[in-house]
Amino acid sequence: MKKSLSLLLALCLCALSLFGCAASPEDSITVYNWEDYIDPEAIDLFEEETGIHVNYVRFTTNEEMYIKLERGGASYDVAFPSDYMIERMIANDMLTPLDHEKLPNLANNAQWLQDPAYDPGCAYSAPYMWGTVGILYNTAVTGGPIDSWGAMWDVKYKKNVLMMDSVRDSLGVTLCYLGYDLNTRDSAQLEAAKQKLLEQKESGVLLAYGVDEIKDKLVGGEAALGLVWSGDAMTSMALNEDLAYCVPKEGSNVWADGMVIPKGSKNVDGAHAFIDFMMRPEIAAMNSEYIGYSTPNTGALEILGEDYLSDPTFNPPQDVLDRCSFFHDVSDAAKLYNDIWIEITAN
Ligand code: N2P
Repeated sequence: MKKSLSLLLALCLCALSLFGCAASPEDSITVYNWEDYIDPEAIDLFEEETGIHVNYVRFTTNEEMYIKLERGGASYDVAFPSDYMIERMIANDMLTPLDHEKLPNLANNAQWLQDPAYDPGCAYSAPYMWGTVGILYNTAVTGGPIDSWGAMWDVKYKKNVLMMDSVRDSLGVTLCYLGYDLNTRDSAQLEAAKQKLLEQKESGVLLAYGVDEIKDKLVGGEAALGLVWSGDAMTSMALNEDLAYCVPKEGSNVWADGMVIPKGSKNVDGAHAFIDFMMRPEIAAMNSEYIGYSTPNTGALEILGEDYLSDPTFNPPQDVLDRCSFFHDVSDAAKLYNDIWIEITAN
């Protein structure tokens, strides 16, 4: 008995020295996701079931995420870019093709995201959430519904408007307000949008640029209007009954975020396991409910039920979707967008 115990101990020690005590890359993955964009419980459940440890790192905008990945250095196993950024990452050969054999739950996604224009056949990305961009506003201040981007320039809301510190979102909605395409590469149109955004600052209507804090400020009554993504509107409206959301009549952006495996991933199998886990109906429903964003997962939608399906913020009616368009990678014009953005947000 004693002998076999010591033999077992020796075997264990041997195994430890072979594989090392620290977690090997096969035991962990690094996930790079937006702020406030997952139920932490979903990560715990994944870790418990698979034994794979998740290093969870957050970003605020697509551009921040892109620069981090482009610079290299750190390696990420799963990232969550939006449509136009997926397009750019595919074009720049930054993504690992997905092995659909390892993603049986991909079939749960709605038809309209089975073959998205930004990634035909979902070759590099698995849909995660989708939504619109609009205005979250305090009806106690506005006194009623609003329906135009013009409200965000209205001097009656002086020091009361929050814009998004996100180049495509803020420029995109301003282009819509001016009647231009939100994917324009026309420098005169972009210049007009820049002037419009500068005017919003100079007139004193703009309170600040921000991203994730916009929803908290609206909930706390510290601003009257904010540019937000629909899921943040959902969670905010649940916390403050004076808040409402609109997708203005001049049009806006509809977007979809996907899960991708950046080149340089050290655990491609673990990454596939994580992506597939997030597409299980019950996990997708859990995430969607927690973060307020719309899941494209048909099984999850069944679980969430009529309350969600009938909510126009969560599930926008066709007339709203008809006036929204997807962002596309503006390729050569990306530098112009960024230069304009630096000028607008400087001081
Ligand atoms: C949530 C981030 C939402 C991503 N904070 C919008 N594409």
